[in-house]
Amino acid sequence: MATASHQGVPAPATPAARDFPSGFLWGTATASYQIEGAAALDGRTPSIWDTYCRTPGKVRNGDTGDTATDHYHRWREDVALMADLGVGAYRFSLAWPRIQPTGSGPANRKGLDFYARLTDELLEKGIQPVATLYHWDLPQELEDAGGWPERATAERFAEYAALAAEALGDRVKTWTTLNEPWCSAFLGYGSGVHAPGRTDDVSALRAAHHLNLGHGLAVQALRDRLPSTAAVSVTLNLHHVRPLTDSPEDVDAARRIDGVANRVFTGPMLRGAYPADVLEDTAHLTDWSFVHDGDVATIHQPLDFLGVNYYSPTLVSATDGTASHGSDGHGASEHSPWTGADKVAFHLTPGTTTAMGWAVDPSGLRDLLLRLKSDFPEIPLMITENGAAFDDYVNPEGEVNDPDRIAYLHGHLSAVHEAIEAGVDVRGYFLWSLLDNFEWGYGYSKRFGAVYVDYPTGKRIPKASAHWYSRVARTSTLPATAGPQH
Ligand code: IFM
Repeated sequence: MATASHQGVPAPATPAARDFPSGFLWGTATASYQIEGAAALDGRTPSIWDTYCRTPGKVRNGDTGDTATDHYHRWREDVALMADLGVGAYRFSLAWPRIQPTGSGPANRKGLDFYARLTDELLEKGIQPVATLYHWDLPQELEDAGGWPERATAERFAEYAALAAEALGDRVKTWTTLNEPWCSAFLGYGSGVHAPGRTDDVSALRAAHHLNLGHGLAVQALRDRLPSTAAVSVTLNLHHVRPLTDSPEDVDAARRIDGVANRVFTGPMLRGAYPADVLEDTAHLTDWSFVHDGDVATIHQPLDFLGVNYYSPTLVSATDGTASHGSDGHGASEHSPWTGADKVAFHLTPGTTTAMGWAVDPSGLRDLLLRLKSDFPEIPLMITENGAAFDDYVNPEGEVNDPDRIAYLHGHLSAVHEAIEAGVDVRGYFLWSLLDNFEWGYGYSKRFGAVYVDYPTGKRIPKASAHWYSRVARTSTLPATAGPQH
């Protein structure tokens, strides 16, 4: 919209509210181990995260998911919170060790019943359930048998997917196989800052392949059991990697990180091949003979959309020395998670940061979406996670004011809107997270929720950002600014 000019000088354009396309899905997201608690109830057995939390020095303050936000008991209240927010969808994950406690064999009815109750309540309140099969809680028994570096884990994963689809496929219409397999493979088996905490480059690459294979096998298992109208997807934490300068060395450093962060997954899943440069960059570590004939065809399954998790961009340069990975935003370790990409330094993108120390840069999300459209023009996209941790507290009036989170969300939703205007097919947005929760190696020290959780009592307090997001979700309109006039 044009604005009045003064004495012939055009005034800057007044920012305007922006509408999202009709049918755009507004949601919130969580994950089983981060919120459920009830770690030993109704037949659930330990996952790799239960074990990791009990390993001294691994998780801040020695925190565990034993109780978490007690969502296992408070699920009805949490669904009511979402209904109050007016969101149209809820992305949650199923705990494999609840559904199949030993990681193989028959389903545990009590575990399935929990998710059946939850999904029934969501549907009753008009909220679409979006289920993720694997958000990192591998049954410990499967890790003891070798974990994701072993092919058998991919096969077990498909059997578990079949059990979940048979039990819940009549009511859950949107499914995701894996959440962020990069973290499972490279933080879990490479740098060891995630469970199971192993630090071995070859195991990390083997894990990446078997996660890819597990995804492909699980998609087949889901498609065999779900109605043809069901949507099946995978969620990747795609890194938007930028070189620090235009020098060929820095550009090559960005290529190498992009390869092992993104293309090692998008290659087989969306193109049907591992990228030649990734195989070359890692050839000194492995000949990839763990990729059997036919595996890549199995991994390359048609998907209904690609889930994209984005928080912050990645800025890199080439170095002469050994890899510097301390500031890559994924936790400090003596072992790099960037398998096959040595001699890369990570830099903080200039600007403000969140409580995680991650740069706030919505342009990274816009550029990532534009790149995805250019690389994979056919596949619709869904933002399955975006959000920020800040040092929230309850004020004397009992409220939690979080203007930084509102500004973060406003900036990133503006970026999504820009991408849509530029022709990118983005179908929805899920705020991470509905609730403050267990932030993995950081324990409960980082609060990502739109809803504050008082851990000693379990009390929930919607933050100012929850009220703000509720208005956006209900109207499907992004206000002109993140300011208080909204
Ligand atoms: O909390 C995590 C989530 O489990 C996976 N994506 C990133 C979030 C914030 O670190």
